[in-house]
Amino acid sequence: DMFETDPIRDPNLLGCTIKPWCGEPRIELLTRDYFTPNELFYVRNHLAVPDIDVEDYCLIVKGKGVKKHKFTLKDLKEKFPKHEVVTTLQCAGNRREDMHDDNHKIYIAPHWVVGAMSTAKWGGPKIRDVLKYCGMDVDAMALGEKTPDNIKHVQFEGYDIDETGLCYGGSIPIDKAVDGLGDCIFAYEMNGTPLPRDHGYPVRAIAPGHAGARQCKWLHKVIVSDKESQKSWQQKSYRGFAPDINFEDDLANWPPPRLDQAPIVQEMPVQSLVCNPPQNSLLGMKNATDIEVKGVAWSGGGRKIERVDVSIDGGKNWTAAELYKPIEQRRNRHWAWTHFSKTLQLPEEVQKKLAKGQQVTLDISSKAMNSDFNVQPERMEPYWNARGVCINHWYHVKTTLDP
Ligand code: MTE
Ligand code: MO
Repeated sequence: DMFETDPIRDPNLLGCTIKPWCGEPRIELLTRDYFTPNELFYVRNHLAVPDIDVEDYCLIVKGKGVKKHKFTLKDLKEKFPKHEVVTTLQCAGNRREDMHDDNHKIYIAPHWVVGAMSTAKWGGPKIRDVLKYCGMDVDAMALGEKTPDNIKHVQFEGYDIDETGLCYGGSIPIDKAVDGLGDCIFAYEMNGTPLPRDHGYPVRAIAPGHAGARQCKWLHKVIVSDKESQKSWQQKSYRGFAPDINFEDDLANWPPPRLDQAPIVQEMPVQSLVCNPPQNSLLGMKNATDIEVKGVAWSGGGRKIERVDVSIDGGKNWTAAELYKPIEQRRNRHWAWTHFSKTLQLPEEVQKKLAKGQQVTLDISSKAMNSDFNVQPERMEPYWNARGVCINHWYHVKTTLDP
């Protein structure tokens, strides 16, 4: 059993697959802290957690435009300044459960509910500083000058391997890595402590604003290339197919039709989730006249959350919520989520029913708008996709008020 040495997890992390472990925090806990406590941060593993002795750890940087280097953890800490960045990570497959019904099946695990999203402060050297040390002219490249050797991507490979010896991997565009405002780092700290094993101990890639899948944990190799990562997690798993492309088994039937029309996920769309009241809850609401709604909102690509509207009648009426973001982030670097809250007056007929001793069920929802004025779609169906990625239609929470 390759999973025998996996770490013990917090009971508030609900497992949706066990081997490999994928766990999401109870969603009502997401709004409790702005920085998700490490033990509550969602975990998405594709393989067993590698058991790495720091003495043996090394990060290899190689490929086009760089001189090959090996770094120990000590090197990463001592040769480069530590850069800190607060960013939200979201799995590109978050809310897969919501995209799966009798008419729209998704044959890929895990079926997250909604909680594959968390926020932490990460610390480590900037990727651009490490590439510069290895001889790359990152400053010229960041200014848009022609790159040598047709360099286009930075590939990452992890220490985690499958039964056949293949390791996890993914890549990001080189422009993101060399951008002085891109905040990409090799993180060895998470919320001020060494990375927990589940989150990539001792070092992971952080590429703020990009899908979780590209932020390789247990980072072992960095390969500068003219090509994207050829790993299945880059080429197959996290792609956005058109709604009419449906396939069950990607290995047997690969490639599915019109692969060129299924872009590989990098930056993700605007998202918001109602966290409180909890899904399917029963609230004691004797003589209540109002209800407080709380949640989290985030957009990929560093785009700011400009507004979040909330509804308690399933989306007929909307009211703008108060936004909360206790840290400062600048234009197109809004890597971290925004919390929202709003106390809404219960409609008169709801109050009347409660006064008569009757239960009332509310359909609570939220919709966020980002700095591009992009918004969340109302329904899932037009956006259904076979891999179940970038799912961001209005999330509905049912809660019953009990007089
Ligand atoms: N890196 C490695 N080496 N192995 C993995 O399985 N999973 C990826 C990414 N990095 C993964 C990985 C995916 S799909 C996501 S969503 C994020 O890690 C999750 O990061 P977290 O577990 O720290 O929340
Ligand atoms: Mo993911």
